[in-house]
Amino acid sequence: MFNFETSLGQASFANPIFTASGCAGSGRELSQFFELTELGAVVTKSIMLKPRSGRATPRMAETPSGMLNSIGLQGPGIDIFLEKDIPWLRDQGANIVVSIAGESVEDYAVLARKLRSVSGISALEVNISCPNVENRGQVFACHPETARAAIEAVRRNIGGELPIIAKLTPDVTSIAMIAEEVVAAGADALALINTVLGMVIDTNTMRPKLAGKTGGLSGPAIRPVAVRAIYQVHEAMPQVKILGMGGVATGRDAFELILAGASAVSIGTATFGNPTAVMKIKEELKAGLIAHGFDSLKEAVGYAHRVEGNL
Ligand code: RRO
Repeated sequence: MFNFETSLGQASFANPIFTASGCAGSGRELSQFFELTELGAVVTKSIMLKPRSGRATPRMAETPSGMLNSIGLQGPGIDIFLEKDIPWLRDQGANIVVSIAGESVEDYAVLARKLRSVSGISALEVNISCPNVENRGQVFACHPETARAAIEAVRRNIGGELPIIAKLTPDVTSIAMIAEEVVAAGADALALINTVLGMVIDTNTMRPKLAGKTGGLSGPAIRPVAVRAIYQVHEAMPQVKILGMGGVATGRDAFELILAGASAVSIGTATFGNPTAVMKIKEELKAGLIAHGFDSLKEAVGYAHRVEGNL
């Protein structure tokens, strides 16, 4: 029997295929197509303290093999989320990873306190890398000090055993250095990568296509960036588990991220074109791992790092 189980920090999951934060809300639409229990976990859209309408439209633009978004953290705020989304997800029997985002270190502390006694959550994804904020100084994961402060605030306030997965951006000189900071600050695992800051100019109107001007690039165009970031971080800290994401559209793509060092893989942009993409990718990944002679997912994690004669 093939063993598809995986873990991130202290949390265990039956399989490694997760949704990517922001690409499936809290999973209601996807639940029309398959049981959410089929997923390793549902990763919810990053939630903030207060309701937020997000950035002005247009907020999406198509790019070659990719997509640019500038949603700007639209959401109902943590209180409504805890009242409506978490009970619904619990009723579905889904494994839940809650993604949180703050405008300040104090926001992260308050969000963690609000979540500490909520039952049925497997892990927290702490998004410190949203590219769509007015002030680039608010991209906590771009600076070691702010990255560390945000994760420390969550660690201090979350209490108990809930694993913290810190979500990082590849838009830095050394993602391995930021990863080391957040792990030292108390992150149990890492989510790599958030979208890459990009921009599209409409050559007819001769103006930026997005109202917010810049946006986060996702889709197959960024997969080599994700593979590079995961590889570098796994090389620096092989003991720290990675939830990989970035342009995965097939089982082969998921396998590539696993070989680089990911223990689980989130699917985002592919879901917009095909709501059942996650299920297809899960089956393709399993078949691919078996075809390569693996008895378990765990044996394949980071395989690309192993040198000949040292397998
Ligand atoms: O809401 C967004 O605009 C957004 C977020 Br929070 C994020 O983390 N990454 C992204 O591409 N968009």
